[in-house]
Amino acid sequence: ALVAPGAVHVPDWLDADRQRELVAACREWARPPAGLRTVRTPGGGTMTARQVCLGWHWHPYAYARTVVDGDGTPVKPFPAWLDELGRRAAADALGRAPEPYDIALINFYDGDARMGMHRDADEKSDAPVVSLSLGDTCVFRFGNAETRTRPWTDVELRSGDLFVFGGPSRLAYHGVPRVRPGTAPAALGLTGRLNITLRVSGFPD
Ligand code: MD3
Ligand code: FE
Repeated sequence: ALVAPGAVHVPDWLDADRQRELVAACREWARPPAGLRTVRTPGGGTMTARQVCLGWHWHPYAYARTVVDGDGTPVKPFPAWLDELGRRAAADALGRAPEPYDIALINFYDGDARMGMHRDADEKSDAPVVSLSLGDTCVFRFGNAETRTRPWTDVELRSGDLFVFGGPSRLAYHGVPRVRPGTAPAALGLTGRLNITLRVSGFPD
């Protein structure tokens, strides 16, 4: 479904087996070194969703090759199979795939974690962002490119859903105002919510 120009929601894009594989991979990536961390913003805030990065390490508001705001170790590599998944996702949703994906940001939501309204503008490329949701359902708030405020559209993202943000939606404000506890598919064996975003850095190797 087209939610806004360039913003396409594909419910249930990942089958149950693929969801389980991705959860298992995320659990491996979450292990130290360069594992799951709490992100602190320059203003003294703390993000409630914890994060692990592949390929390039995101820290507010830039990218690095090492975990500069954590254990200082090299960021985990971005696997080729994740690029293939990302390009297939973009092609399914938008009809075309961009240059290779080389960044994954994986957010772990437990308890009452959320994410405030923000834009993702630290990548040099304007290639579409691919988002994959696993576990608990969340309310995803998709805003506009001009302001952090209304108008916005609230969409429920469920385990297995794909969302692709390209074109005019790439720089839109967005956030996760709430997660619905206990809504994950029982067979997934996941408490809370995981979100994987795949991005194209546009940075030189
Ligand atoms: C629209 N993550 O990692 S995914 C993020 O569910 C982020 O963890 C949320 O916002 C989450 O930056 C929302 C949907 C999403 C991700 C990236 C976008 C929407 C986007 C980038 C540009 C525009
Ligand atoms: Fe974002």
